[in-house]
Amino acid sequence: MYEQASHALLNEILIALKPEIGNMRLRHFYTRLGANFYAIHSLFHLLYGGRTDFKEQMVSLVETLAFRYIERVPHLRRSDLERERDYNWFMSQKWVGMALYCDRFAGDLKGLRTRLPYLQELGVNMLHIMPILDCPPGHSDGGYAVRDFRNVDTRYGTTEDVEALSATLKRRDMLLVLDVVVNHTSDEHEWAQRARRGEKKYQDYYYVFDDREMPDTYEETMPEIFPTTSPGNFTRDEAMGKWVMTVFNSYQWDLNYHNPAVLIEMIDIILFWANKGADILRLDAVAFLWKKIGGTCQNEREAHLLLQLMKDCCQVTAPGVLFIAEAIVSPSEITKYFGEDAINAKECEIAYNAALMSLLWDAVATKNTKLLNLGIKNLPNKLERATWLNYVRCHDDIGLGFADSDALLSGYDPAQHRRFLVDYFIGRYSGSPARGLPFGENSETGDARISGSLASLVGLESALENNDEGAIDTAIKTILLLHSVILSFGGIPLLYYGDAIGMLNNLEYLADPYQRDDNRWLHRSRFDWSKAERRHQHGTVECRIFSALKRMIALRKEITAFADFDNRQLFVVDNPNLLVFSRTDQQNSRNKVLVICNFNVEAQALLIAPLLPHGLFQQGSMKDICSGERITAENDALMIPPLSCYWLAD
Ligand code: OTU
Repeated sequence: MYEQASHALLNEILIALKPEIGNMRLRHFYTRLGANFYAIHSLFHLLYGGRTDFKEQMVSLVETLAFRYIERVPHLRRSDLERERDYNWFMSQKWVGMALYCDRFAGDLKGLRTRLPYLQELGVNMLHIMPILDCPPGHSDGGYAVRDFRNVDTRYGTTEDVEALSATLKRRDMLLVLDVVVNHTSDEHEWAQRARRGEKKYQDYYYVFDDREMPDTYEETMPEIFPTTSPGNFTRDEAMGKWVMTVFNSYQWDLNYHNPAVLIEMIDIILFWANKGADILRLDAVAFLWKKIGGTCQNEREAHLLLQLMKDCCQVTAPGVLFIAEAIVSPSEITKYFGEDAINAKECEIAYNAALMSLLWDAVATKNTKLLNLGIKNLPNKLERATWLNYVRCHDDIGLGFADSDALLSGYDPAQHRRFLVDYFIGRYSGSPARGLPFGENSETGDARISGSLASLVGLESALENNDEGAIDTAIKTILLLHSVILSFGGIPLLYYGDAIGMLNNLEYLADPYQRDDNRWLHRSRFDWSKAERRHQHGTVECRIFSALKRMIALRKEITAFADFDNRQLFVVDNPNLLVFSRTDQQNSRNKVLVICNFNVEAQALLIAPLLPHGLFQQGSMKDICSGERITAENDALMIPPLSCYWLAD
């Protein structure tokens, strides 16, 4: 968009730029800056226009973009141009992700390079390495309390190791995902240290208050994130003699984006890691970016403006780099993190599908799909050229974030139903085989979330203990069923590192004084390579899970209808135990895949009549892509075996 005021300012800035910027060959930089400057300027003005130093800050932002562009090495610039041309590249069904801790999985970054064959064997080609930046040895929140945003923690390696890994991945056509913890820093970060020593400039990087007056006002409307381990949203820093906002742990200081310098620093850091070869950046806790008295300080409009700015700026310097929004918020809020408009208000290309995740766990516990179907039906439409990150579980607790309105429509009292689910997964509900732990129980609100490994939550741990073949079978089927949904739903499936071999809960964290109060470590165990070896031993649990997943992943990559082009149709069917949807190939609308999942422990019937008008089951039978078998309707109905899934094609 061309607009005089902003273009005049752009010209002024370009003339005033430091000579080393003006002289470089920056053709692509300038065309992108020209295209995005109106948006950048308007957004920056909306947020910071009232400041006397507005113009200086604006110049400093543009300089940051230019300097990082100058540093961007030729092969990354080439990849930017390729991705500009092939702009739907990440919507393809060929991508399958996995999140892992580099130390827990492979010792360190060098070790990780030697373990890539395992990922490739499974078919994983997008690697999210959990945060690896320098953290204090003790209070690190699993890497989310960063002490130095530009250095890799010596426990994992060096920045050069990241670059080497990125190059290795590129050769194997794999993507690298890194975290940028945009919302807060460790209290040992240099900015926090200097704030503590009384430097006003750095106190302004955080929400710092002399007394309890402002904190108390904020607290009236702010919920608590870690009520058991870190109650309240403010911490008294004795050395500074002041209160500082700490929404997460008391040692994680919230950055204050009311200060433009903070935003510019963070954009600089984003571009720094883009330049080290990250293909995708996972922006942590984006819902929390903007705090405002009287609000919940989550999902504020300004948080979205900040993300739009980050995106617009990244598109100027490193347009091939994508963002993942980590916003574990209500379904109606999540989709807003894609942005409200693909051109004018773009935010993150990818977002965690926390809604689907929580709905899947509901279906596991209730063994029906009432809420799952409603939740999917009512999932707000997302932007074009935006895609979900679909996951069964991740390194965090499982929050039951489905919409209350959907729970009501399913015939549940939302609070009571959530209590049932927590009880079910922590094994407090009689007959439940699950072995989870409650996380973040809030006695005031009654809320709780769930920790535990996938295998332990679906009953594999108890089944193995009881040597109960039937229960082992049920657990394995559930693991595969859940993955069959995330592999076919539309979006990038993100596996969690231990799940493909059925890793169980691990209590080692209790021996670590810095971990023992945070039971999310229950499902963050050291990857067991001897257990992984058994994936090749026919008949073992590991082999049964791994080989089936590997097969489904390979098949997914071949099914063009699974690419994410807003091409899913949900079928509302009579049987409340089934999830039924079709996916249609964008290139050829006759090429459809029908996905049918049965979450019940009994076989279930599906009448084919409602499918016929959609060109499905025309011949009375379809082929299951996974097993290769033909599935034939009898008496106009199909029988879907317990806890199983079909991917049906003609
Ligand atoms: C994220 O988590 C990370 O994934 C956690 O591992 C960190 O502890 C946390 O940020 C702080 O850095 O912010 O938008 O319910 O889902 O804390 C969601 C707990 C987050 C997590 C929540 C989440």
